[in-house]
Amino acid sequence: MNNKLKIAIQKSGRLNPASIDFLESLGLTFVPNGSPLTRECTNFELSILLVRDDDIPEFVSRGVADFGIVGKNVLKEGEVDVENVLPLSFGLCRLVIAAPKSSSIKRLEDLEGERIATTYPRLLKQFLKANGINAAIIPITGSAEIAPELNLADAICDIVQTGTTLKAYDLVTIATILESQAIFVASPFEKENKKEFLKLIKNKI
Ligand code: PRT
Ligand code: ZN
Repeated sequence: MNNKLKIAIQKSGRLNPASIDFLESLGLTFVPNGSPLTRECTNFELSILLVRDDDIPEFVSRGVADFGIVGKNVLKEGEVDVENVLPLSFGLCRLVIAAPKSSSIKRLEDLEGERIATTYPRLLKQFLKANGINAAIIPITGSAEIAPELNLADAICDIVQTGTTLKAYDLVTIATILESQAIFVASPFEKENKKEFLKLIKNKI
């Protein structure tokens, strides 16, 4: 197992099925039922590690996994040292700032002095700094959309795909921080068979 390449993908959730489809599209086949945390490849020296998406940047940057498939949003929030090999054109979404339709916050400048709830404090902080806005960042771990209704915050910074969730909470987009998609990333460490696997990807694209 030690010489085998490891690729970390999301265990379950939005990116899991498309990540497996992508690997299968390279011609790789996998043992259907392995341990809950790994899947062995039958035609390449490779194992899949099934993990929380938030852990993938750390796993890859430390070389625990040689490769990973993770949303650009999670990757950028983690600020880790990995090589971006390939954007994968799935998991498309945007990280936005949104405020209640009824609020006086209509433009970016209106966020001055307000409270913004988010699970992306680092990306939000960078964006506010770049735009010269002082706002209080309220870090939370999920369901940012409910924060204004609970008076936890005046605005939110969260992922949007179709916009249905924003609409359900009467929230309107004020600014887009990041356009995101799933990215194939590689660890910064050398390993003999890494090149062979990267060739497989490059030949397929
Ligand atoms: O358990 P684990 O930590 O691995 O999973 P997770 O719950 O953190 O992640 P998951 O499965 O929800 O999303 C994985 C990745 O998919 C994200 O990091 C993004 O890169 C990407 N992605 C694409 C999305 C969405 N679309 C998306 N719509 N991630 C989240 N959402 C959520 C969003 O947070 C909001 O609550 O869906 C809601 C908005 O969707 P719309 O369609 O109503 O706009
Ligand atoms: Zn997650």
